[in-house]
Amino acid sequence: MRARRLLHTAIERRSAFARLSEQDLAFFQSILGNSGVITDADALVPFNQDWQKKYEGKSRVALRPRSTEQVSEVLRYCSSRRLAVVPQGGNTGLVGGSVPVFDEVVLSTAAMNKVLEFDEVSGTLVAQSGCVLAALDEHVGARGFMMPLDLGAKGSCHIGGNVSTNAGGLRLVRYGSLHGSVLGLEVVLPEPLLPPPPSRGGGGGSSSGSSNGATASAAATAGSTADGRVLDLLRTLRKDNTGYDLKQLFIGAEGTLGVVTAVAIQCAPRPASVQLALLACPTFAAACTTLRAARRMLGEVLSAVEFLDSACSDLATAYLDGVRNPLLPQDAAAAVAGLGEAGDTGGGAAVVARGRGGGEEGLEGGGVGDDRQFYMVVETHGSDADHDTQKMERFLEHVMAEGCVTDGTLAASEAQAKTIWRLREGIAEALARRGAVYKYDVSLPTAVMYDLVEVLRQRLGAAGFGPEGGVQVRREGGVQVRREGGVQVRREGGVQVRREEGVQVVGYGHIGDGNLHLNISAPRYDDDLLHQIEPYVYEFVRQHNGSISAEHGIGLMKAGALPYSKGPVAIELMRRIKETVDPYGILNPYKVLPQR
Ligand code: FAD
Ligand code: 2HG
Ligand code: ZN
Repeated sequence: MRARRLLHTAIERRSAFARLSEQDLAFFQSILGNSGVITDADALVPFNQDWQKKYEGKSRVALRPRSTEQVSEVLRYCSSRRLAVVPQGGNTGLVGGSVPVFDEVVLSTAAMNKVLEFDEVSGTLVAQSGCVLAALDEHVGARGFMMPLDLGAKGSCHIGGNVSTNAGGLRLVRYGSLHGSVLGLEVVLPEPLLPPPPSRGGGGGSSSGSSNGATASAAATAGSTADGRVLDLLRTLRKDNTGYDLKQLFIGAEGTLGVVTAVAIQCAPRPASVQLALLACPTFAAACTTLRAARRMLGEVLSAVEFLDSACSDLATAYLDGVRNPLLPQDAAAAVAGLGEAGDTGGGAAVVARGRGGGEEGLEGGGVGDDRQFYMVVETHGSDADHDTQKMERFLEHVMAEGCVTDGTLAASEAQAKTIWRLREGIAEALARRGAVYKYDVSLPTAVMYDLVEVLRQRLGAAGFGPEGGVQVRREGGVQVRREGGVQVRREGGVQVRREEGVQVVGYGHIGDGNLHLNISAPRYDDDLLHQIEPYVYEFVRQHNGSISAEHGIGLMKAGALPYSKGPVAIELMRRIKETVDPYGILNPYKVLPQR
């Protein structure tokens, strides 16, 4: 069996892997019960298909264990049978890592969703890996804390998935990466490293127990009889220099080394004061100047610095219900709302400042004015509203006087802040609605980050893959027509008609972390288009000493491209670690490491 990746290469199913049998299903049912074993074809669809609907496997079973012990039993069995396994959390991953390539068993953490401990003094949280990020944030929020990461997929992604991808998100600039905030992990390995303890069951017989004195592992909490494949690193200590920091191996391992069953994480105090500004910049260089000023002038309270180009703003407002850009002139916003589904004209932040060039020119026929090519979201988290407001105001005055910000709005309420965040966080969803998307998530020196978008636009245009550009609204014989890059949207007799036309190259992301999200939106997946994009994008990244994955990971999508960012010795060490921990290669095969 061959799976044709939506990339250049075809992958062969590894013949060493067994095929699922009725006896296998019977065994899974014996340990997980009927509700923990999903075999119905319709019910399997969401486990086999990724969030983008770009990668699709053909697994015949999805398992939903509830405890570390059950995960351990499943892996013990799968290893003995040589059944390949793909760990799956919220299935929001963007690199094809979370779904089977062929018929791998899906091991979902969805039923492992218990909070195990929260320490209100230190802010340390211990939770099973299937807890949804937003639910954890709510849990700790009720106790005066916040999760140290936040991302658009928070309503679906799991903390175990976040750890396994080393998710970055919107506030890494302030709260750092999971390599810093994760304090401990519990991981079930595919093979035992030690024989099972002699006495099993009851009264703390777990090998992982609480010998570390820091916290009760999920296995121990569940009264587990887990064997020597449970790696208990579930500590909540801030400081622990006891040799190799093994948990780091699993942060970002994308399910190739073990199944994360529990996570201990340092939460941050929930800020008493939050300021949020949406700013318009005329050029990317101006956005970089604004970033430097934000770092200098907002210093210790700065909590997010994001950017989006005007094409992203147009996509989000056009494709998502109720999403609007409060900086767009009112008449244009109304025109957009009248055409598309963006009906909500309330809730936007008040424009508090307008710099030079920030006039009220409409979109009629011309697209967004040149002074608003880029938008930035700048946020502060602090403890003193007066102090933070003053800082933000001084910062805004400065960047507007300098001309690097031409227009700005400061959210005056939580609802207004939500409007701004929805614009930024909705881009991935808007792109998904438009059609096929080629996503590249790269780290680059900030100053050259947007060059990649521009050179790719030119390259694709020259190869006949266009058009690109901003939104235009015009009238044709009394019918209002909005052309938005590759899509024409018109209202005819009260019905919205869309026509896909071409390819659009857009850029946005975490500018404060040097992380660009380059997205190429197209009416459909097309190999000729892909050949124009790859390896060109990866070569550009390598030339600038960047990374081909800033935060989404490698998954299936970029396994073959890993050498663009990792040298041969590093890749060989990764292989040897993989072979030591998972000698039969059953965990998430075909992902992360290039095929030999
Ligand atoms: P899944 O998608 O289920 O899995 C991701 C990978 O982790 C897979 O390789 C899987 O095998 C492995 N895995 C999952 N759970 C476990 C486990 N318990 N043990 C071992 N391996 C496991 N990412 C960012 O970094 N920053 C963002 O800002 C961001 N924003 C996003 C916005 C949207 C709208 C969407 C759809 C995605 C976004 N992502 C972002 C990508 C994605 O949400 C993250 O990668 C997230 O961390 C994945 O979590 P998940 O639970 O959905 O994992
Ligand atoms: C974000 O920051 C996500 O919104 C998704 O990481 C990025 O769509 C993308 O490329
Ligand atoms: Zn991102």
